[in-house]
Amino acid sequence: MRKQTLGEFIIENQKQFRYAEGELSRLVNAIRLAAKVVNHKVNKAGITDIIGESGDLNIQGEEQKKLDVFANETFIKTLSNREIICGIASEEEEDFISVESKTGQYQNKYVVLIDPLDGSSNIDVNVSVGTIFSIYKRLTPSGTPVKLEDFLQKGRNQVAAGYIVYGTSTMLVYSTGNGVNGFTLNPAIGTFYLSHPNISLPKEGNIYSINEGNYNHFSDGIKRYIKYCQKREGNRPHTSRYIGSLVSDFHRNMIKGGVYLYPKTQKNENGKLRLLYECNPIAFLAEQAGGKASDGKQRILDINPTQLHQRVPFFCGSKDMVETIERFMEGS
Ligand code: AHM
Ligand code: MG
Repeated sequence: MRKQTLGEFIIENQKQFRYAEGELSRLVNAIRLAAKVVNHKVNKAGITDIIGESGDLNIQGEEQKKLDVFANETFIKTLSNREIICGIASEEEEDFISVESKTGQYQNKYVVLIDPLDGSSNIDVNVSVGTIFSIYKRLTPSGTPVKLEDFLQKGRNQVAAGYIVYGTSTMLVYSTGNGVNGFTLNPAIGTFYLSHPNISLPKEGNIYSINEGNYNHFSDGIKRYIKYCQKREGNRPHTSRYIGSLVSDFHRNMIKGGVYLYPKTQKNENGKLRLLYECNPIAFLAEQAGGKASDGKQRILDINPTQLHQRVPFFCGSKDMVETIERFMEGS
């Protein structure tokens, strides 16, 4: 059967669904374009001088890799130059950026939050990395510059979210609130094709993904859950798989069934992952595919953000597995 291209899919869905004015379609199109540019660079990482440190620190004090900087600039420029957004916030930038339209009137209605290159410690060793994006309608009135509150929205307000995984093949996976669809890039002609329509996250899974090197710093509940995963009983022991690249770990678990965990540790009392750039968009996709995402106590998408770079503990994937983790964490 002939596969639909992402371009065709966007046009068809623009007619059917809620983005009638075409702004969201143009936004997804711009993300598609930036994804291809970054993909090209990521693929060449081993043969150019692009791998390695850029010499700068990002706002969280982490070394920025050259490709992080390239992906950050590519997404910001591609989205800002097209009259489609009124603001953008990036994991790599200290503050949000207000985007003025050419008429100077701030008429566009969407803000984007982005992790331009997630899992970047994997670049130098030829392991998959990803881009994560999240789209909201602004809350403040059109015609004025955006404010912090436009970005500090609960995840449940997301209009769309998705990721690009630069893996053995490059995929763009996204949702506009009508299920999750995955598109695979044919690099020979630069076209994404609908390869994974209506992805469904298995209710139960058999994979757990956690950095077990932190074991001694986990709470008792998480330690007990890991032992439970390893116990021989029923469909256990579960398989342990951890790439250290959220997009890739989540993508595998969404297709095969499994759970991703980044709990608090003694060092990081809120875990490592950022609510706005990583957890909310992945949680939106998980729920759209029939899975679940929690901070151990409450639904990720219900958390009221207070800071742009806020971190939260994150448990996400097959619904039954996330619920089991919540039970293990009760009181710990
Ligand atoms: P980054 O945005 O700086 O790349 O950090 C996020 C990444 C996730 O992709 C990954 O799941 C996690 O950090 C791995 O962290 P750790 O090395 O502590 O296990
Ligand atoms: Mg990240």
